[in-house]
Amino acid sequence: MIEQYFILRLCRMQLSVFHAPEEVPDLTAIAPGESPDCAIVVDVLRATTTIATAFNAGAEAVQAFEDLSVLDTASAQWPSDRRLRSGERGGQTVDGYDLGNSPLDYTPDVVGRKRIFMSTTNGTRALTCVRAVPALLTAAFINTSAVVRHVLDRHYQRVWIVNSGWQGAYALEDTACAGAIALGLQQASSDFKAINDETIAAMTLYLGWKDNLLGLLRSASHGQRLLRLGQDEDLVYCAQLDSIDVVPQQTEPGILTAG
Ligand code: 3SL
Repeated sequence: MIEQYFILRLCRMQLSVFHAPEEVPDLTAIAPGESPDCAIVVDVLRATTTIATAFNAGAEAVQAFEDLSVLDTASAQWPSDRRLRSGERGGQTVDGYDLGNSPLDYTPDVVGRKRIFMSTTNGTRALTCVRAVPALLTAAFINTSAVVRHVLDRHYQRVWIVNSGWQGAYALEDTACAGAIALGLQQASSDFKAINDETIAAMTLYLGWKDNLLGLLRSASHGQRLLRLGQDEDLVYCAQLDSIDVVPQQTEPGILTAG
């Protein structure tokens, strides 16, 4: 009986989805037995797609910042031949920075063995709000299955998917990606529970668009914003489901590596 209970406990998966960092509960106010053991930050357009791409191209680490002046101070302490400053605001590269947030710029010759000091409008804010969760991962369409496998292998039981959204509001593409992850976890867990309605809505959204992810990105309001900035190639790249196999994970507060 005890053994059976133990097996069921190992297989239990409780999943919550949050549409934006602003909706995430205050971690310091949650009872220890109810706090998440894993958080997955999603920003399909484009921060978490770019982070996964950077690691696939051999980046040493990504250090995330909300504030550009804090980023500047931290990056100045790192050897100049091993650092890159990546800054995006409103979809555009911050003046004077080495990189913006287009994943297509994160090639092995540019980012290989470099530490990327990164700040974006929403994605790095989402990372900051769950920095204290014991396991913190990032996901996008391009590495969805790799993240699902990683979570299942480690038997996490209370998982939060934190969408970056756009300035506190819902983002269609992040919700669809959350749905893809949720469906992957549900299919492989013997005791899966959707903790909030957002999780069920995300799964339904993904099922409706799974055969046309590029169409979803082009329809989404942030996708439209990027199209106005001439970034359709980025949308095509970001829509490729499971094109890479890396799982970015936090190894020190605010610092992600490929594990
Ligand atoms: O909001 C963010 O963090 C960015 O990913 C936005 S953008 O796609 O780079 O415009």
